[in-house]
Amino acid sequence: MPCDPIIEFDRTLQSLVKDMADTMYDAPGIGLAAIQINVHKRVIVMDVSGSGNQLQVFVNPEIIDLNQGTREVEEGCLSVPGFFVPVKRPEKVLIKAQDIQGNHFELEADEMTAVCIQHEVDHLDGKVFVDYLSRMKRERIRNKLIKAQAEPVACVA
Ligand code: K2U
Ligand code: ZN
Repeated sequence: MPCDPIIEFDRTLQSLVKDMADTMYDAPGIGLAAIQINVHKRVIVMDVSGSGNQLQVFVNPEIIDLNQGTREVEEGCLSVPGFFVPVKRPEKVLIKAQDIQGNHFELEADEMTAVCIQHEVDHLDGKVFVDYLSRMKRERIRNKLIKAQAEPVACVA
């Protein structure tokens, strides 16, 4: 479901971002949208550095397609664990967002930053990468996830 914009740039937002960053690094992932920890707010954290020391925070992000062609990348998702599917997205985008203090900024993104930010903003709009698949493929993933949930988890005594 769509998420609400952030109005208050206060301590609550700062602790939300801290929780999201901890969750992302722990997963590990390179991006996380607040809705993935059940907070329906328009906040994204990302770190595509590979060394886990370049956290980026996007509050109330908007994405503008720079029409520089599209690119297909195998995407995974922490909310759909274990599945990787190719998704075609615009290669270069302009991101308009606010930082944790509420200052407006713009960032031109390509490569993994562009893939990840579009994947995360989709989450904020209630969209998940399997929505780009055919109904048949999506049903197959859904059935596998339901089956996996039904199976007893091997308990380590
Ligand atoms: O939103 C999420 O589920 C977090 C994803 C973000 C992501 C998905 C696909 C492509 C880029 C970013 C997680 O980071 S999935 C784990 C992961 C880790 C490294 C590279 C790709 C995906
Ligand atoms: Zn995801």
